[in-house]
Amino acid sequence: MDTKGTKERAALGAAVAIACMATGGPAHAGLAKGADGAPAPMFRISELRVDQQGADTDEYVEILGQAGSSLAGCWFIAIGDSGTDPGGVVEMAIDLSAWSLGSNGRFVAHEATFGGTAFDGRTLTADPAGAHAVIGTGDSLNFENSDSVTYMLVRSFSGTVGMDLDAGNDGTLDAMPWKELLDSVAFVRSNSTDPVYAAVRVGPVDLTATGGMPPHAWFDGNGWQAGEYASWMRDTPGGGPAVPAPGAVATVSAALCMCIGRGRQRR
Ligand SMILES: [Ca+2]
Ligand SMILES: [Ca+2]
Ligand SMILES: [Ca+2]
Ligand SMILES: [Ca+2]
Repeated sequence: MDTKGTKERAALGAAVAIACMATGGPAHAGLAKGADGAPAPMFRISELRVDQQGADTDEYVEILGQAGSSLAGCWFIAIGDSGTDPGGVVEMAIDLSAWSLGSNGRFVAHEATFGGTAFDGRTLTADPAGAHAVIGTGDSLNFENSDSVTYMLVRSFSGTVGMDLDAGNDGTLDAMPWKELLDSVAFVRSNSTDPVYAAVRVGPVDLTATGGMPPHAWFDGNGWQAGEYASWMRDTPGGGPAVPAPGAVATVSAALCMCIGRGRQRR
């Protein structure tokens, strides 16, 4: 049930709240200042479920940082293609400002339908040690399937969904409508010529159902590992392996969520 070529754009006008957490900061994260002048919290993307067998009703993104850190000012964005543009297009932008990381330094943003799918008798639940929040209503998160997509965690995003950040599609962003890049990772499908915008890349994987794009992946402290398509065996939403805490902590603020899902729902 490959979805390649079937790119649906379902505008999800989902206004939601997500919790942002401060965690061990990626090497490229700068030392932004929070509202109080202290160093802003450092966060990283630690897990992503973008595809699954059947309808994609359990999608989520997990953020890692120092326990209890506010995600104020943090945005999670996805950059990919559109029907006519091969790269640099903002596909999704979620304002995580309303949330904070849990006692284990993790926060997971998921859709309301999260937990509804069973594989081998098991459904997903958020780890109680992590903070979690529903984004929008129903099947609100729709990460694009079977393609190469770059995911970024940024501070103070000022762009919009649909904006093209790479007019020449040469793999270098011409516009970066944010104040600070906190973390980035690209999921790559097989035989794709679409540009991605992160040095850290996961995939392609040997999985024809997703065109080689990792359906799930997580950061294990050393690097990213690709997960399963029709199994939750590797999923740890809101929890996971111990990972060194990121840098300093601080606070920013905001609260909005705009999501455009391009992930095809399949059954
Ligand atoms: Ca979904
Ligand atoms: Ca472009
Ligand atoms: Ca996890
Ligand atoms: Ca999807």
